[in-house]
Amino acid sequence: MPDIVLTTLNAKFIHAAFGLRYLFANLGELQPRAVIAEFDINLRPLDIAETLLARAPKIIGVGLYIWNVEETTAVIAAIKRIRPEIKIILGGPEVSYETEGQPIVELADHVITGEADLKFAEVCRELLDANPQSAIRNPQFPKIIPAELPEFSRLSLPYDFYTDADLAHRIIYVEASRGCPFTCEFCLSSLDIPVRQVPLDKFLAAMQKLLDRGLKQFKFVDRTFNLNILTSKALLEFFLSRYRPGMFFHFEMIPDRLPAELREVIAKFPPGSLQFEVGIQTFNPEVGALISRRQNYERLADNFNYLRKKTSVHIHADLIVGLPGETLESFAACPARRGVADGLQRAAALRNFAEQAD
Ligand code: B12
Ligand code: SF4
Repeated sequence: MPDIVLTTLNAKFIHAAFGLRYLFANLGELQPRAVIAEFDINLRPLDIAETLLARAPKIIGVGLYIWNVEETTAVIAAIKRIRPEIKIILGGPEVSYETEGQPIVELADHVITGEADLKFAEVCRELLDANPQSAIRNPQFPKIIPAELPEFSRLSLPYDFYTDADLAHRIIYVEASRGCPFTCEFCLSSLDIPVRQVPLDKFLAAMQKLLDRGLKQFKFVDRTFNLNILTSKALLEFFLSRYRPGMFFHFEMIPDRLPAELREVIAKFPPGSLQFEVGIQTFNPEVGALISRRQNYERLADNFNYLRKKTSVHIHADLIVGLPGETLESFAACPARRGVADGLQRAAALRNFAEQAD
């Protein structure tokens, strides 16, 4: 029986829990005493609790996100009713920035805030004796434990912990960097500063291993893949030179940063192989200022047109209605108010844009 169960409720079965795999990969000598048990939010909380209890762990580490907090609260309440001595350690974005007043935090023993890749192992080491037969210890931790930002050079990468079944049936998330240098007020990632890169050699070796295992679809979770142009170019070239039919790569990008060297390599990708999630959020500079989002609208339009006309990238563009200071009218009128070009033409372009970008 494992002493540690790492668990989460994914939004759907198809989404593999990437964060848990990072924690598992960095458990060190505790790894043989741990397992990952994933569920999704469509399962019944009592069934999930029963499955977890059947493993008889000493510690359950739970990944909490906006999509699972309600269901997970019911799971943890059931577990604590039946086996109150099991230590519940929470982590994940939903409890990393705000812990007060959350019922699940009341139920838990500890919350590790932030990137817990190394901190989770550290806390487990304090709780567990080297001898698996021993009872759990009760050290004098605070309930809320902030994790220091881990150095990527100290982290073991988690990609070997995607199983062959994961590779065959689920969305596989990968990341070449963490953090975001921007400060959009509505977004939790704006609190994740500074940006840190996974050492490129180590990362590409891990990607090669996934390719060798037959993976064809890669979903990058980097907040802004085109921040460091040298790295983004190296990544794209790496995948392009290994391209085989059926391959697909998803990246999130900022639209006002697409220099010629990146444009050239993007244009070489075959149709259907590259998807960009382009965060525009607003075309209205006043709203942009209110949400602390800096962007160059001229460059944005130029890059966007380039992607539409000169490449076969599939574009997911994000525009948000309802940001502070935005009304439906200002949303539609704002290109004209900026006086960048003829207002009507801009409004038509905006409509066209909205129709084409899904
Ligand atoms: C993949 C993803 C999804 C997937 C779901 C994945 C899944 N497993 O089910 C999909 C595409 C469905 C999705 C949807 C949404 N998402 Co989303 N998503 C992500 C994304 C891009 C990647 C998550 C990831 O793997 N990160 C990389 C890993 C390494 O980081 P991590 O998961 O945060 O894990 C670290 C820590 O959190 C912590 N940790 C994690 N688990 C545990 C467990 C324990 C025990 C401990 C101690 C610590 C710990 O340590 C880990 C290692 O450092 C993030 C953005 C990002 N880049 O992180 C947004 C993000 C998680 N999503 C977010 C949001 C807002 C949404 C949506 C609401 C968006 C929308 N408006 O529709 C929807 C909600 C879905 C729903 N059904 O309701 C927010 C989270 C807000 C929150 N409080 O949870 C994020 C952070 C984006 C953002 N910047 O705002 N999402
Ligand atoms: S640029 Fe994107 S990820 Fe970064 S803070 Fe703004 S919305 Fe969030």
